[in-house]
Amino acid sequence: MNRRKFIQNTAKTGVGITIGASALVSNSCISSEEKKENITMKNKTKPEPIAICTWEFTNANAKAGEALKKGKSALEAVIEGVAVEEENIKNTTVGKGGAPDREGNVTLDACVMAPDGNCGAVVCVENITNVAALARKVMEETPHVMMACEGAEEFAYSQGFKKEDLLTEQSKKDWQEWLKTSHYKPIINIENHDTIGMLAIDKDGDLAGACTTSGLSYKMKGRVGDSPIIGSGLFLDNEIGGAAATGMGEEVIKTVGSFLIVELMRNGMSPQKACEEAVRRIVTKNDRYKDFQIAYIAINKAGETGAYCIHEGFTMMKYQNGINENVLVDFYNKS
Ligand code: SD4
Repeated sequence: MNRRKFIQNTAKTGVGITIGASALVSNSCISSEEKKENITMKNKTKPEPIAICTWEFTNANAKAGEALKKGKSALEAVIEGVAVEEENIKNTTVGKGGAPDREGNVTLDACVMAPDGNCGAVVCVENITNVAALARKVMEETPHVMMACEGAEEFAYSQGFKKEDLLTEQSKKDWQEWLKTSHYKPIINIENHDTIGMLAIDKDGDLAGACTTSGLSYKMKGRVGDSPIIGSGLFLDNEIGGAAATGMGEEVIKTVGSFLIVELMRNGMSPQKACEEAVRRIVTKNDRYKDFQIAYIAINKAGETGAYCIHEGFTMMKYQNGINENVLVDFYNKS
């Protein structure tokens, strides 16, 4: 029996912990100074350590939650958490076992962001499984933010990462099957959408995040999506909150989605409302939205969370106080 508890995202009805922030947004009589003060006050409340991530990655989120419980930092927790999916060969969108590009190369993208605003990213990396950990090394051990391709791979070996063939028997078989038609059309919620984006707040109230993916299945060689792009696939500001994205990366990049969400929260929106607004920006500018999925998750410094997506089927994991829940997420396209 599936014992996972599905809880309806409450922001629509304004129930629960989002009330304060929602009221703040809808009350146009509040001056912007008052809004700022309100947010600052709210952000002084340190929540219990919390981890959230995209999709139903129960084990990955639990791993991050347990790391937080042991007192580890938010950065450590998200790196450990997303590594679970990077090493899960059944996940065809992240790490080892990820679907290759059209020429059969598995290339990975990842980024991380730390509470002090520092960040690191790697793009188009082959033969390395734990690319979020590699992105952290770029952040901590180099003067750079982003490294790509062979340069990133060589740097990984210099840091002690081991070389691994990321194309599994199964992903090779699936790719060879795909080659028979070479028909490329992402299917909403099924193909191409299992990227893990994770955000955590630790016992000190500090926020960190990671995002890691093999990108779109059978993508063009060299294609990079939103996931390793700071501001698009992931963004956070330790004074405000953070956000992460999954889905059709091209559309997230065009609206710098995660940065947008954090800025909306900075201006007083709840994480839920901010995710809804970021999705609205995409669907109102793009009448092809029925053909792709985008989903966002967000958290603010008070530990309030939100998530929203274009199409039904996306869920978010949330770990707090020893409870790891799968949260059903509201969606835009009700037609
Ligand atoms: C990309 N956003 O490369 C990623 C794909 C994704 O779940 O989210 N997959 O565009």
